[in-house]
Amino acid sequence: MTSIDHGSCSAEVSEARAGGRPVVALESTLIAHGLPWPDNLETARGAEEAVRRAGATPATIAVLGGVIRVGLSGEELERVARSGTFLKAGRRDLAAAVARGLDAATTVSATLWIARRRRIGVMATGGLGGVHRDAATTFDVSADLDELGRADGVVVTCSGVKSILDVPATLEVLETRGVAVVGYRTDEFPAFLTRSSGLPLDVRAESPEEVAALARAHRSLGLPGAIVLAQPVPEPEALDRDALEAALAALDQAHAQQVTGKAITPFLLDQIRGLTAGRSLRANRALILANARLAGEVAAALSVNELGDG
Ligand code: PSU
Ligand code: MN
Repeated sequence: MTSIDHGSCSAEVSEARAGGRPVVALESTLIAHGLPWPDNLETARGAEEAVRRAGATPATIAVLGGVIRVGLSGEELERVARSGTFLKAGRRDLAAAVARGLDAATTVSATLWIARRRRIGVMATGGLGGVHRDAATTFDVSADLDELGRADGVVVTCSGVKSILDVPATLEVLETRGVAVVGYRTDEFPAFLTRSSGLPLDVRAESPEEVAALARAHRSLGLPGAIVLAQPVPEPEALDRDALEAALAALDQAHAQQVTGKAITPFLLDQIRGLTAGRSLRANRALILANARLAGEVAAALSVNELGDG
């Protein structure tokens, strides 16, 4: 496996890896572009704490001054949350950020790519990117799906994909790419801020140990693709159908204002926040913390963290 030049792990992450202790990768785009200040910093800190309480070491990933960083200090996490000038870097944007010495937050595709090269086998996020509803004409399909297809044996916790995406089409692409999708205590693919999409899943797990057993089998068979572990947003904070309507109104706004490409996800999240009077923010925060905790529990249940050895 190729190593990353221009990259460094924090002391905490290096020690955990050297000692064979479980590490969980956390993405940073949701901090820099998915949530507003100061809730983003509070959520990012809370996610790291949730991983620690579950018995694993958090490694938030970002590019700082052109250096790929795996594990951030408290001040660095604050810089990601506060700055407002971080780029949104998918996998293909990493080289430009490194070459130019820039600050960039990493999406799921970039975070997964980096985590895998550090042999970190578990990652947490809020919602995956997916197939956009107009993809048949715009070709807007998130690179997250491609990278999930390559991140062999990595467990990725999430709460599904936003309902403004084409969720059935996203599940089809995940199947084509060889990505296993496991419902955590659910028979349906969750719908991000709402609990259910109505789309059934074939595999369900009830405990971190059960997920660890699935991941071990996936790895020992040498199967390609990640294992997406999808859990619904916690019940008390879940939104209902009116959230869906807000999301669709946001989509109309995006069309009207001709927002496209990678700007569309941050735009939509911002619109939905306004349209749901902040309830989407509480739901978003709750699901991120729950997914971080679950990732920590799964990492702890895998006896050895290193990919392929678990
Ligand atoms: N979904 C959210 N919030 C987010 C994202 C997705 O609810 O912040 C971010 C994730 O980092 C994801 C990225 O990897 O958006 C996908 O962007 P795109 O659709 O441009 O690939
Ligand atoms: Mn896109």
